[in-house]
Amino acid sequence: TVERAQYDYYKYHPMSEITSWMEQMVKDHPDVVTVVKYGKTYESRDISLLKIGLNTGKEKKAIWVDCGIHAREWIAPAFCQYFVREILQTYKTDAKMEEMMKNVDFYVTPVLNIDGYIYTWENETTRLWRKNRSPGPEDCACYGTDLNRNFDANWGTVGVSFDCCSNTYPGTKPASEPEAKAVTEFVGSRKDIFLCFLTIHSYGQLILVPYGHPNYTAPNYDELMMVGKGAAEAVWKVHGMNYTVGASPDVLYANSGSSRDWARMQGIPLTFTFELRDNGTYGFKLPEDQIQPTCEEAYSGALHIITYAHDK
Ligand code: ING
Ligand code: ZN
Repeated sequence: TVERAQYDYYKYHPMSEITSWMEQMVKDHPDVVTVVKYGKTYESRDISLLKIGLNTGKEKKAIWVDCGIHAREWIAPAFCQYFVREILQTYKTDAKMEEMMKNVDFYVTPVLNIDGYIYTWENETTRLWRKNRSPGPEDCACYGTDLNRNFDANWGTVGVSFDCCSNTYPGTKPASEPEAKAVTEFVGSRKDIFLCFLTIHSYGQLILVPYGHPNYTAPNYDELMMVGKGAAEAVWKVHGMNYTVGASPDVLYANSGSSRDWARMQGIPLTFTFELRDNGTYGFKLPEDQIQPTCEEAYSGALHIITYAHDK
């Protein structure tokens, strides 16, 4: 047999390696994994997700997980890759995971903001880029829209700046950006199948529930808080890290146009933002030796939510 170098889940990977890894997942698990292209970035790169589930011939519900909507949050794509490996490893021996793999499909986007992610790999001066890479309006010399302010959820109202050089520039209109439009169209056209929508960021060690706008409260806010607190407890049990649970206006600051709020407004009942490690010591430049513990604890938290969504 041919010896293949093992993929290192505890290092950060450039986009080219993540793309090859996605193809390898399909080759290694052809009966369970497919790649779905569902849009193109501003710079014309394919936006892809891995659809993972056992083929039962029945109609299936679904779980959404996206990572890398913000370019510099490198731990997020690392988490999505770890997440995929874990579910593919555990379903063969773990009865609960096998049951979930039969009833739901996991839709995992390892890197949503591909152009931005590639830009952060260019050199040290671009390492902390957050937004996508579309040019601003004509009268502006800056690039990039904050994709997590660009969704059609109280768009442009709070926690944004219309200075197109700002890191929270929301774009010219809801879903003006191809990356936000791709998620809007893919999820929006199948919104009834999604039980749960998780969007992964860093940093801050938070589990955020909708809504980001201070004037609105989710109809199932109590349920969201209960499940979120359960997830934070599951996180804490792994390495003793504290994650704070709440709506963003209560935890930090208000915001609008996030994908989490948009997904909840579409009727997806359980939508959460994870802010992974750390609390600011290293921030976006989380050392590689923290990838493993961060992914382990976040996986436990995510699984708590997914299991609740599945069993409900
Ligand atoms: N944070 C998210 C952002 O879009 C957020 C989510 C919003 C956190 C408001 C706290 C308050 O800004 C990061 N890190 O991207
Ligand atoms: Zn972010």
